[in-house]
Amino acid sequence: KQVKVISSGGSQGVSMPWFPRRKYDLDTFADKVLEMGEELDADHPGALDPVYRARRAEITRLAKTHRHGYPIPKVKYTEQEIETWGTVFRSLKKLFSTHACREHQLVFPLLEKNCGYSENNIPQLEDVSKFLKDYTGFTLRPVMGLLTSRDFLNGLAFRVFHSTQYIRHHSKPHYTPEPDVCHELLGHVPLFCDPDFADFSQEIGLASLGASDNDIEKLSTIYWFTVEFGLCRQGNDIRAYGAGLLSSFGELEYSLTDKPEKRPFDPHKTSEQKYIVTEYQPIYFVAESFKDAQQKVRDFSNTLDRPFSVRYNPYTESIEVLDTQ
Ligand code: HBI
Ligand code: FE
Repeated sequence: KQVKVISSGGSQGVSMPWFPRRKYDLDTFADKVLEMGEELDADHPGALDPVYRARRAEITRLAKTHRHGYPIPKVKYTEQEIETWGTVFRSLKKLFSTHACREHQLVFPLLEKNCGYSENNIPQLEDVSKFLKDYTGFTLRPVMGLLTSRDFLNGLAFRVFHSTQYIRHHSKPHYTPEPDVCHELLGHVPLFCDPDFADFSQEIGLASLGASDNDIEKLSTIYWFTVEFGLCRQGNDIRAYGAGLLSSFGELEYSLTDKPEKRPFDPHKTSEQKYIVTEYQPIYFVAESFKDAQQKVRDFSNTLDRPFSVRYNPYTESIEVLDTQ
């Protein structure tokens, strides 16, 4: 099969949708937010708290004006915010030794040593991003709230993880209807320190570039059952690596009991699985390893209907489009 690099635009006969080609193209997502960026849903615990809403607007404004290449502004968190973080941190840390996968356990002490992870301090995205960059080339980018699935997954193609910088409402430290710093820093970040997991995540991102809406749906579902709610085999054990689990005391414990069903991770089946976002999952998918999961996602993405393929050039931090016709 002949493979030709198309420099830009697209080749004859292949109409190509727009997607980010360079890392700084992600700047175009900065002021895009689906919901709860500035406005909060009625059922959000902070919806009726004007102080919380003002604070939130202050922090999301930083994300809105952030541009690629600049340091992520530091946030001076309040006593109350640090207390909320501390409550979450203490309860989760107790469970990590028995429930988190080995990759999470391995790096957590390093995050404590190098990035200010502690019950008395909310780590700064800038410090964490630099650490990650050193480890696996992943970086964080602040975001106002939920992005579309397409935009969010596209970021992963560049090893960029869009991270919120605000924290959940203090009235319910163990609940949040949306991502917040506790979820990003305790759930996602430790895994992005693992090279195989980083590659796996990027693979989903690469598959999402210029994908059809239908395929974006499938890739989002794969993302949901892996990066958010994935379990993995570890010797004779099963452990959690999904950030949704690692940042939820209740579900982390529940996920490893025999109440939920556990099925082997297979992108063809996993991508078709329906799920609910408001309750504990009745089904989890178990990966053999991140390398194995990456290969499976790569094979799967070759079956999607995209008339070209892509690869990431780390020297130029850009996407090369390959004509595979
Ligand atoms: N946006 N900021 C942000 N964080 C997420 O975790 C996120 C998102 N948008 C969509 C999304 N997650 C998932 O629903 C998947 O569809 C990718
Ligand atoms: Fe998440």
